[in-house]
Amino acid sequence: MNRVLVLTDNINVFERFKKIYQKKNRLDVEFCFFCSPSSEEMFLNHHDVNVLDIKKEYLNVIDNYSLVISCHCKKIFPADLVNSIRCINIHPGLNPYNRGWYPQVFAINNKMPHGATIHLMDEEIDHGEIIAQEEISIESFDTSLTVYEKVLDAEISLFDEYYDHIVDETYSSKKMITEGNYNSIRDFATLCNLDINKQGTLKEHIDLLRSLTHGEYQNAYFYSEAGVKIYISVNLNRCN
Ligand code: 0FX
Repeated sequence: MNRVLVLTDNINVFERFKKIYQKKNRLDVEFCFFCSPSSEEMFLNHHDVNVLDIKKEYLNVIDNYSLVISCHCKKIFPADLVNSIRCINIHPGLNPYNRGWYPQVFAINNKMPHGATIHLMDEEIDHGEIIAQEEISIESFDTSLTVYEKVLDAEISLFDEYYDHIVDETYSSKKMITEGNYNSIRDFATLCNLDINKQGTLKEHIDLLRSLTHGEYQNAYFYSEAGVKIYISVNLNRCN
């Protein structure tokens, strides 16, 4: 039996991945789903997801699994783990561009290509040989949320398409063309703190605000003259 450990910290991604696993129904493959301790509460109603602290328990993982799949796992894998068994990451960005946190937020602003990537993991974040990618376009009426939804769909269809190749190790992978760039959660926090005196074109300002507009999340903010913190997001309606 081919035992595959799947580590996720995203419930929506987990549910969609599980459906693909069930649909494939391969009798020679067993997927075991885990989340990080920090996501335990999120998965309380999912009894098929167990908690795993990858930093503490990776030796056990090396001994008991042939493959690890990270699908939106928020923990960095230990070097020993990625160097001992095959680890594959499903990532909501088009490596090597805007590796790291919330890639679509940065792509809307810096205009780098964007999409979804399946890649082999090495010791660096969102780094390693690329197995499959799908580029998606960002339209002038997109927000972080609408781009994110398109990328998740691309991730799911890539996983569906490459499922057997990933499990059987029958893919070819290629090196990243450049090192690209990396954005941290701190870079995101810096973007959210709007500089109300910033000079730029209106297009640049609209891009910044729509890149920080993601459903109910309160991201971008500024302070009023009275010192009150004001959150701001934008509403873009495409005229048909
Ligand atoms: O799981 P995920 O979709 O992805 C994140 C990283 O972006 C990704 O590069 C990494 N591989 C993965 C492990 O973690 O993140 P999320 O579910 O926390 O957020 C989804 C989107 O929601 C995000 O792209 C932007 C938006 N968001 C999220 C938070 C928490 C906001 O706009 N504001 C927020 O405060």
